[in-house]
Amino acid sequence: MFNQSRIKTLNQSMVIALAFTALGCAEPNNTAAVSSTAQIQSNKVSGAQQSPLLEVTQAKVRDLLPGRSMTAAYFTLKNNGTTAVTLNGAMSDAAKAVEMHTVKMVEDQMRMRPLPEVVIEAGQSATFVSGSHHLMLFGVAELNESMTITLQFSDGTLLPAEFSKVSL
Ligand SMILES: [Cu+2]
Repeated sequence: MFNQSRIKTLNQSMVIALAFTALGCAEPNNTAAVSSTAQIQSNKVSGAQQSPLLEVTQAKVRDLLPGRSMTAAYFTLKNNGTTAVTLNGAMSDAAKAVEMHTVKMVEDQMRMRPLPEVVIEAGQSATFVSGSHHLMLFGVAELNESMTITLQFSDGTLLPAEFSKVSL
């Protein structure tokens, strides 16, 4: 939610350095956004389904480099359902903010760009890997052997997944 609204305010030619600046400005709002979505999450998960229609595999989070609080996470998401789903965000209690990014070649340089959403057709998979789509985690204090990242979909579905720490 707040991801998308922030993305709209960013210029198309934004480079990643600007993304960090924007994030710093937005931090007080992040806390509110996280706690309200967390509440939706508990309702959803306890009430209805842990949607087996959506399957997360290869879920990995890069270990923090010394002195850094930012890292990246990767996964494969399979849509076993009969209709398309739209992944439009992610969040984690262990990070101040999680953004979906992709990497594009701009004038012979690899640049990270915000990725507002990914549509996964029925029976298809979306792959988040190094050098392409990825999750960017900001404000991570420390990483245990694994962390929970909750994937958010446009229909309100929340899908918590366990990401294992790897050193890449
Ligand atoms: Cu990134």
